This record gives sequence, C-alpha cells and structure tokens, in this order.
Amino acid sequence: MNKIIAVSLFMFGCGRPLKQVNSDELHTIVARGPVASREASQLETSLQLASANTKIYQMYRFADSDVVHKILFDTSMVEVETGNPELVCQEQIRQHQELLTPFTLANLELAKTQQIGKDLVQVSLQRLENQEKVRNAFVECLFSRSEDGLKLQKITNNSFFHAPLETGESLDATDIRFILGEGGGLLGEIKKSWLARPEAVYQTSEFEYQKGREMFKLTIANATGEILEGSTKNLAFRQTLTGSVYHRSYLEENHFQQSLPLTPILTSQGTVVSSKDGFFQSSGSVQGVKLESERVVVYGADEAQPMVVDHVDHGDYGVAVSDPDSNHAGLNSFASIHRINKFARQYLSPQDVPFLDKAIDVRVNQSGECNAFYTTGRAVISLFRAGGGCANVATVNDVIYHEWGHALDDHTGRVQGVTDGAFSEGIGDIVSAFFNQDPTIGVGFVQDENYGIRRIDKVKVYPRDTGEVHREGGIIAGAFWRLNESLQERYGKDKGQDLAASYFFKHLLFTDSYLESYDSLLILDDDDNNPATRSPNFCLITEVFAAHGLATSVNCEDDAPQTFEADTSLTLALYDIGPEQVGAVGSGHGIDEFYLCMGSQKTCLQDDRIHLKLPLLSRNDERTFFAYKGALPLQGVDVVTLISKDMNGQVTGSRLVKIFTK
Ligand SMILES: [Ca+2]
Ligand SMILES: [Zn+2]
Repeated sequence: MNKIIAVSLFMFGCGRPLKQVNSDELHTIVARGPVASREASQLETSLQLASANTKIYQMYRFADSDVVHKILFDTSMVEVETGNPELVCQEQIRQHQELLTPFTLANLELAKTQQIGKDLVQVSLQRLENQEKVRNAFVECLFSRSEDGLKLQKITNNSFFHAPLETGESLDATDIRFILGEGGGLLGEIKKSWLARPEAVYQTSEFEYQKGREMFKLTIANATGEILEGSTKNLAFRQTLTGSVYHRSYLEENHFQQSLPLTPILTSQGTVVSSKDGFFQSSGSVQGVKLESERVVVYGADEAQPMVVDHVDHGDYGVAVSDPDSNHAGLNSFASIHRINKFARQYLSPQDVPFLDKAIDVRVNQSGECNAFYTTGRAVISLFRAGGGCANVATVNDVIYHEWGHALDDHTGRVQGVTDGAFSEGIGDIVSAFFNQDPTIGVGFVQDENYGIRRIDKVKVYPRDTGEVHREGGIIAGAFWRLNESLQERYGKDKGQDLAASYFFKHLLFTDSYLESYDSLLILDDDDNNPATRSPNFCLITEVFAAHGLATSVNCEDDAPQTFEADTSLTLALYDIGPEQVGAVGSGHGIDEFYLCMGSQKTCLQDDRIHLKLPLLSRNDERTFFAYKGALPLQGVDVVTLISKDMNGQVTGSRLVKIFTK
C-alpha cells in the first residue's frame, strides 16, 4: 500500500506520467544504431515493375511513404544533355518533382559535384529548412559522361532520415536523467539540428550519455520529445558476414565467399544475428558463427548442439568464416539450404508452404558412405562423410538440393507427406536441375569426378520405366526438363525458365503423384477458368507429357503467344501505399485513356467490364501519364494487362506485364 502511494505521489509531483521506457529499453533503442541500414528494407518491401520501353525503368519508393527514393533511367533511351551537370541536374529534379515530393527546388542548394571514376559525375544538392541545412539530407543526380555530353542514370532522394523507431515515447532531458538514474551519465545536450522524415521536418536536440565505457547519443524532436534516433558513439562499421562455400561442389578449385543470412554471430559482446543480406553490426570482436538460422540448423557427426565455425578472418568490410578442416562441409550445406530455399520462394510463399519459414536439420559428416537421405516427418537431412570412392556429400550441392526437394515434397500437396516415392525422387532432381539449369545430377558425388550420377534429359516413359524409385522418378523429371526446354523455345530463355519453374513449384501445392502432374499443369496454364477452352500452352504441355507416357497425344498447335496488337510504349510503375496495398502510375505514347486489367490479355480484351481506368495525371509531347491513388486489388495477381484506348473507347494497344515483389 505504501508503495502505491509513493508512486502516485511521484506521478503527481512530476506533473505527468512516468515514462514507460527503462534503462534497458533505452539501450535496445540505441543498439539499433543510426539509421543507415534503410536501403535493404526498402528493396524488400517495395513493389517495383521493370519495363523495357521507358526512360525510367525502375523506381523504388520508401516502404512507408509515397516518396520516391530512387529513379533509375534506361541510358539507352535517355537523351544526351549538353551544359553543366549542376544545371542539368536541377532541371531533371524539377521535371521529376512530382515523384520526389515533398521538395521544391527552392529547398535545395547545390552542395557538391564529384567525378566518380573515369566517366561518372555526381551532383549533390543539400536540403534546407529555414535556410539551415537538414542533417545528411541530399538529392543527387548521377550522370555518365561521354564526348557528346551527359546522360542521366539515376536520381537518388536521400533527403530525409528514415526513422524506424516506434517507441511511442517522448522524452526530454529530465526524463533521460530519470531513466538513467543517479550517476546515469547524462552528459547534456550537445547540439540542435534539423532532421527530416518523409512526412515532416523536425528541429532536434542531441543528447549524449554514457553507460559503462560506451558513449551514446539520442536525437529527440524538440516539439514532441519523440526519440528519432539513438546510437552508440563508439564507431562500429556495418559489416558483412561471409562463409567459404562452393558454387556447386568441392571440385571447384577455389571456394568462394557467400554472404550468410540470418546467422547467429558470436562476439565478445554477445550474439548478434546477420540480416537477410548478411549484414551485421557489432563493436565486439567476432569469435565464430553458429550454424543455426530460421531456415536450417547444421549438426556435426554425433553432436547434439548446432555446429559452431570459429575459423575467422577479419577483412576491411566484414568477417569471413571458414572450416577448412572439414572442407567447409557445415558452412557449405548451411549456405546451400539458404540458397535453395530462396530459389523456391520466388514461386511459393510461406503462406502456401509454412515449411519455407521452418528450420530444417542437416546432419553432416555422418558415418557411412556414398549416400544422403531425408527422413520424412522429421525434416532431417543426413549427409555422409567422404569414403568408399565418394566425396563428403555436404560439399556436393546437387545432392543437398535433391534432399531438400524431398523435404519440400514432404510439406506440400493436398495431403502432407511423401505420397509417391518415384515422384519424390523426380522432385529432388528437378529442384537441382532447375536451380543449376543443368540436367546432370550429382556432379562431384563420385570423388573427384565431374560426371554426375544421373541425367534427367534421357527420355524415360511411363509405364515402361517404372520400378526402382530413382529410375522411375526420371519419367517425371525428364518431362519437366523437356517442358523447361520447350517453354524456353517458345518464350525465350528467361521467361521460359521462369514459367517452367513457376509451374513446377506451384503444382506441388495440389499434386500428390506424378501421374497427376499433367492435369495440374493444365490448371495452372489455364487463363480463363474454363477447361472447355485450351490453355495457352495446352499443345506444348500435352506433347511433352505424351512423349513420357503421361498424357494422350493430341495433334494440335497453340496460338502464337501474342495474339493482340502489342503497344510496348505502355508502362506501369507500382508503389506501396500501405500493408499489401499498392498504387500505380501508368504511361503511354500519345494515348488518351489508360486501363489496367488484372489478368492476361486474352481475358482482358474479351471482357471490358474488368478494366480499371486510371485518371489522367499529366501529358507532355511524348507521353501521357495516369495515376491511381488508392489500393489496387493486386493480391494474388501475377500478371496484369495494360490497355490504351482512344476517345471513342476503342482499344488501341495492350501490353502484358508480370508483377513480382522484390
Ligand atoms: Ca481454359
Ligand atoms: Zn532421393
């Protein structure tokens, strides 16, 4: 009772509630550091759309605002500018001002022009507020320079600070003193300056304080007392964690350094975990890494604890770990699982397959020889040590991908589990072959030999080749490999490979036996939800599967992929406006109306009720721009059709574009 009264008295005495932040939480805020790591998070969350036929080929927006962070230009389409770079830059910023809001050129002052390398020039403009400089706030143009003049490559908008702190707390010097307690080491207010966030500009005060031997800095908005930034003053460079691994197998003369994402790093000041891109921040010295991430945990032979790799090299920009004693077996299998998981994520989401977010156990250097296996239901991959004429399997990536394919099979399908042994072997081989774009499986499995243990481009036919599971698995693996080749013949290398991989991974969601694969592919290929009409690649898919005894041959030819007049001047840029919500800017050459349709051209041009009209934004000599603000219904949509119409509502052109989240 006494205690409660004491607290109440204190609260009244103070005139306002006690702060929820305590000393440890303050330290957590500060541990996030100055806000320098914004790049990666923007790329993760920004929707972008690359389209080949516009000067602007990519734009990145800040994840939580409408403001453009980067505009990348296609220099093959940009006109050469003569004149001095500062004036050209100011003019370009003026022209793109709408995208770069909330600036006006009046708030920007020429700061620096720099030659970068032999033929790049960068012009930096400083952002001002009340005629004072906003800290670290610049807008920059990057030009390539040739004898003819300048070509704009990029406009970068670093004109505001992007504070991720959401403490909901406001503090002043009294509060900080209170939180730190008696002798807490508040060294006082050091300076006032301006900082800008996308939505506002703040006049700020910076406070320094000390904890133990370390000095810290807090930046607080004067008007609200909100903490905008906290950081240590002990300089710790943002570092990259890399590990020695193989592109494909130990047969490569040199192992290479691959960044290790999501990996616990053991330092003299505790454990930190690297980011998805392998970055980390620590002022402690690195002692090793633990091979235990959200995606994979690696165990050595007969060990109950995750493997720790402690052979550490400190470079200028980061830390490289290696495990030469075991030929990098642990690191290589760790990195291989991350790599193949990332590959599958291009086509399957963790919502579809929660397994992608689950750690799989990998046991390396297992006793026994010449094999590897996956244990169903337990998500464990066992990889044998070298012996009997075979390599250490943890250094043969194809085998790791194959085993991971079994695990994926175990966690997909209308029923979970491995329901068809031959299908599962086929899945493992297809995962390896599609990742490597090579039909040879198991390169390096036999010690020091670069031939694989099997190939999936030899035609095996159902039911002739049924029997032993690996051999029988070659029927479906061969069909998918041929599909991969045929789609590339039809659509070109990139699109063909992408479509084949997309169909393969997605069909696993509802296919339990390879005898169902053909039907599943036709469902995925369908573009009008009508099985009575042939899907765009019906004849191609049927021919491939019939050649492997998995479909009945039909004598037919698909329509040419492009059946409507294409207008390649149509472009679309998407940007985030909130969680899973996007807005759009469309443009086209000399067009009157711009429509967006979720789906393929064929569907969209047959049914104009499903068109979404984008309001006119602006027009210049070359292009007309249209903008849609408000959330587009894009969830689950992977293609949209851009449609231009004339004043009379007649379609003048269309273009199919693919949407992907980066
Ligand atoms: Ca159909
Ligand atoms: Zn297998």
